[in-house]
Amino acid sequence: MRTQVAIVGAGPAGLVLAHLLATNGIESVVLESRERDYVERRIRAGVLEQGTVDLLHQLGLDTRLRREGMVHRGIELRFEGQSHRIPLSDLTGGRAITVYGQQEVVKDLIAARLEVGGQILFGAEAVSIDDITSTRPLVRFRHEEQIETLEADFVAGCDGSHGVSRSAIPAEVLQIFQKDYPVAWLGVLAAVAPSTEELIYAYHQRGFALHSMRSPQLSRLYVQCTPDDQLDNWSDDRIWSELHQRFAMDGWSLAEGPLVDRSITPMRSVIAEPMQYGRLFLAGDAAHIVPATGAKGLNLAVSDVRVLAGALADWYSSGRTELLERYSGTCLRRVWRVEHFSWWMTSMLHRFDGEGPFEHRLHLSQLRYVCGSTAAATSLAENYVGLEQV
Ligand code: RFL
Ligand code: PHB
Repeated sequence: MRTQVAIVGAGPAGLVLAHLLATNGIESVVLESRERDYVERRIRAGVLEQGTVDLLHQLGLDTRLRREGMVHRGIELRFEGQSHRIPLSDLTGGRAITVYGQQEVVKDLIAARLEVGGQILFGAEAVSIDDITSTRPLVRFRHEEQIETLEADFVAGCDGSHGVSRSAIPAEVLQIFQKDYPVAWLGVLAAVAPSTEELIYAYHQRGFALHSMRSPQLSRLYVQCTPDDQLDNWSDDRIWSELHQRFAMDGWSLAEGPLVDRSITPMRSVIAEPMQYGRLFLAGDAAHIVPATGAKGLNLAVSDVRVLAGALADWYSSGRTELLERYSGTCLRRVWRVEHFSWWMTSMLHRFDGEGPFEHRLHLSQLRYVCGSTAAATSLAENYVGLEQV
């Protein structure tokens, strides 16, 4: 098999890239190790930045997003039994976030790609990426128990944090920056109307909690746990009890409903530098991971592939290599800004092992400052809705 751009991974990064390339008349094949059904069901992110929504609109991929996505113009920070609203839109010249499940984005992108004859091979697991310093890089993949090859002009490694692309960059070239936070999130989906109109980020002495949503009938809730925690340790009663305590506020109550999904996600930062080598370009979680507290992973994946598609389009139309050569540098500026913001949100909102009354008062002081100062609130807001320039 041969194509112009071989894309490894049909997550948000790989799928948005396939669409962007198609609008520039560039052919691609997407290889995805999982089956379509699995990819479309995997529950993950929920917050789309304004820039992500705008891009999906430009690509004509926002029909269902506009109908079902929930536009939010503020978030709540809750601590000491009180809620404080950060008016995102007022502080950012009208920008907003949209709450719409990642798996819904993925469904929309897959359907639209297949409808116009785009090639996505499911059940096709890349096993190696070779010859990346030549002009004919090659992806070897396992499909229906056969090893097949896909030759291309370029390879986009969009295969997430457990993929193979990153390891195709020689170890002596690659620098990995990593921080494992001593906290994790137990995330549940509850079949009950959200108890709030806007997302609530709660700081409590018992730990962090987040109230998000997926639809008018589905709540998405997270509660801080430890990275080595097991789902078996968390009965439904314990989950609800912790959520009630951490969100507690006079005159407000949390509605309970059947839990239809649960998972544990450790909070972690990882950055691979550089994000390119020869004709291999990493994008999204394959290149970097952010702790979920900033709601940034999917959005960062989308901004990587926007840069990559622009650089590839320039190469195909004019043969110029400058934008491709600058890919990693351009992306990493945003990556580090977002890493910092996500680290900062994580540090402010969680309780860490060994913290005592001193640290508790520091958390509260920081939260009061963010909620009380327009300058501090604006800083949070502009990062949260997504910076246009970094
Ligand atoms: P993905 O989505 O992991 O997609 C990679 C794809 O590659 C496939 N794959 C392979 N295919 C072929 N050959 C191989 N060898 C392969 N190895 C892997 C995988 O099956 C998969 O389909 O990476 P991508 O596209 O970079 O997208 C990144 C996002 O998925 C991720 O950053 C976000 O989900 C992170 N995240 C959030 N991001 C946000 O922007 N806003 C949020 O509100 C938000 N909340 C979250 C999150 C992630 C969470 N978890 C579970 C990690 C909340 C949670 C709980
Ligand atoms: C979600 O809805 O899954 C979500 C929202 C905000 C975050 C992380 C996850 O910061």
